[in-house]
Amino acid sequence: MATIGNNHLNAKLVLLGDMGTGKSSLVLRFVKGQFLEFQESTIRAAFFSQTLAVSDATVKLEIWDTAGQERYHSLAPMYYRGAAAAIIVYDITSTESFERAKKWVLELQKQGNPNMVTALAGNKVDLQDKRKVTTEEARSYADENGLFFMETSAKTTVNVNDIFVEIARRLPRAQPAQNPSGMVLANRPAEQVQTSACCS
Ligand SMILES: Nc1nc2c(ncn2[C@@H]2O[C@H](COP(=O)(O)OP(=O)(O)OP(=O)(O)O)[C@@H](O)[C@H]2O)c(=O)[nH]1
Ligand SMILES: [Mg+2]
Repeated sequence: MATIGNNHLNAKLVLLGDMGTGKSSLVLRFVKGQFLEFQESTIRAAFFSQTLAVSDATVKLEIWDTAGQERYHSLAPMYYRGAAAAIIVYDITSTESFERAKKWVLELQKQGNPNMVTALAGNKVDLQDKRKVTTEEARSYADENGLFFMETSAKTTVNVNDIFVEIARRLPRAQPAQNPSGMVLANRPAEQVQTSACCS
């Protein structure tokens, strides 16, 4: 859900994807500038927030980093319902994770917010010698499905800020006269730029 007031936008963003693709690592890199070689698998989900300035506004991203393990799949709707944006992550060295990403795209198309800004992230682009999913294959799939696509590396930082900034840039700006569905308009003062993170 996105709320806006005085050029300040709050937006819920959810990360989805197979286990081990690097969802937590991307968020940790973006929010804290850190990378762990042995990042622990997420249990249920973790919450982070990060505020960034885009051309005409500050955008506070309320980020839900979901668990990729299959046993947590049934929890996912709690996190993607009402989300203004999603990043679906696969690992460029795993065709299975790319197939899993396509299933997440289908699930969001069926049950998510139709105005959702959705990105496809091919993570671990630093592992070129182990690549199994080509850039061309992923890009054409993304184009066919209305997603924007970037290859990222939480390890080397490639495109990590860029993908979050691009999401913030593409979020629809609610117009008071239109009040489109999936958005709530709120008259809130601009908040200070801040970073916070916590885990649940
Ligand atoms: N080489 C490389 N390794 C990465 C990258 N991103 C994450 N990793 C590693 O991949 C492993 C899994 O990363 P996580 O961030 O825990 O993956 P996840 O998608 O959050 O996994 P779940 O929480 O189980 O769903 C960790 O050991 C990370 O260090 C990357 O860009 N390059
Ligand atoms: Mg995780």
